[in-house]
Amino acid sequence: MSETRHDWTTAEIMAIYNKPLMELLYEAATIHREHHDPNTVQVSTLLSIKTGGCPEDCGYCPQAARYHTDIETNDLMKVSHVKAQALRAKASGSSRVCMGAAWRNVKDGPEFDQVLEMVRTINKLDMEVCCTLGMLTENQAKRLAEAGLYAYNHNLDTSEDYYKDVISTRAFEDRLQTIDNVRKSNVTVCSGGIIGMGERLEDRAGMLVALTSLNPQPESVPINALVAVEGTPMAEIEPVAIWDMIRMVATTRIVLPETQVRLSAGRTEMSREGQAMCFFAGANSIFAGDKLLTTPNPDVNEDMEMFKLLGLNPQKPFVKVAQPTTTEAADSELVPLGEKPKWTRPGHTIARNETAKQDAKLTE
Ligand code: SAM
Ligand code: DTB
Ligand code: SF4
Repeated sequence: MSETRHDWTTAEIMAIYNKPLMELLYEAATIHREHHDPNTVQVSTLLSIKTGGCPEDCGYCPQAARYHTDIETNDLMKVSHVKAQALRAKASGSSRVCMGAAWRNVKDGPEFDQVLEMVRTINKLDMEVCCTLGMLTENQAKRLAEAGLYAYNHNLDTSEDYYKDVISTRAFEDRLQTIDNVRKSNVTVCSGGIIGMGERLEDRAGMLVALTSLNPQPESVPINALVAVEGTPMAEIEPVAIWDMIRMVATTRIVLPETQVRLSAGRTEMSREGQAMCFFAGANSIFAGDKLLTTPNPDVNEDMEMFKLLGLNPQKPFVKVAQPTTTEAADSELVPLGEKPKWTRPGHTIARNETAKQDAKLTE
């Protein structure tokens, strides 16, 4: 069984990334199978609860107010609308709803109270709830945890070095601080980044160094391919090659054996064969639904077909990331995409160090 390491160097990770492809795939797939069921993929649905008008200057982001992009801006969504969207997501096989807000940081007050109500509402639907709302204080993380938040997404985005070229309105260190604040609650951490922003291989590896050095490591790591949006400073960047995405996913799987590696933005540009190689290389979660936050994503029926073709099954909610590798144990967790999961949730939010115990209960 591969060990969890927190001391990877950039050079070591670059050497993995640059291995002959067949070696890289074999190693990643082997590690993947040691820690996860290779036929199970966690499915999340994104919901933009507050779109556009963001004061930040993230160079990739269509929601930054300073760039003139063609997106429809919206105020904070009503709780009833969020509930309706969550029910739709659940019916189409998603186990998690991830709510995104175009905020620099969370501010205490009526809007945050409304988000807490959204979290409670989705939690009652027996779905995992994730939020990505920008920077967060320790107290805000605790309040989200009390409302039943399962995961918080806050990406490092790239290496500390390249970060300054992408965002100037807040620092890499701020990101680490927010992740640390989330860690002080029992909410799980989802943190990854974007490739294809003009970064060097050193930066891809550097981002993985930063993610692996976190202790504990994030439970979920999204790997996004840049969606180059007209009006943003990155509009003219050529799409990243599928081979880079496959190599990045495989490398992430090798250095973060236990985490859920999420094949995130950019899937509309990828063939099924390309995505299949990413799943083989260790990706075991996706965002489903025809929209990410503001940009397109494959239609849910297309994804259902792809899952059927590849023999993949969506993961039930509240199952620990690392899965047993026996077919019997894995089979007991499967639910066909498009069917409602037939289960009842026994407990409440799972505390970080209690997932194993809780898991034993879930699989009884
Ligand atoms: N405003 C919050 C924040 O920045 O943390 C939450 C929403 S923000 C849109 C969440 C993440 O989406 C970003 O950190 C970035 O990694 C990803 N993202 C945004 N625009 C993207 C794009 N054009 N292509 C790929 N990923 C993107
Ligand atoms: C993540 O890493 N990718 C998702 C989610 N976390 C919030 C967002 C992707 C956004 C792509 C651009 C857009 O649709 O606006
Ligand atoms: Fe704002 Fe988040 Fe977009 Fe940055 S990534 S501009 S913080 S919405």
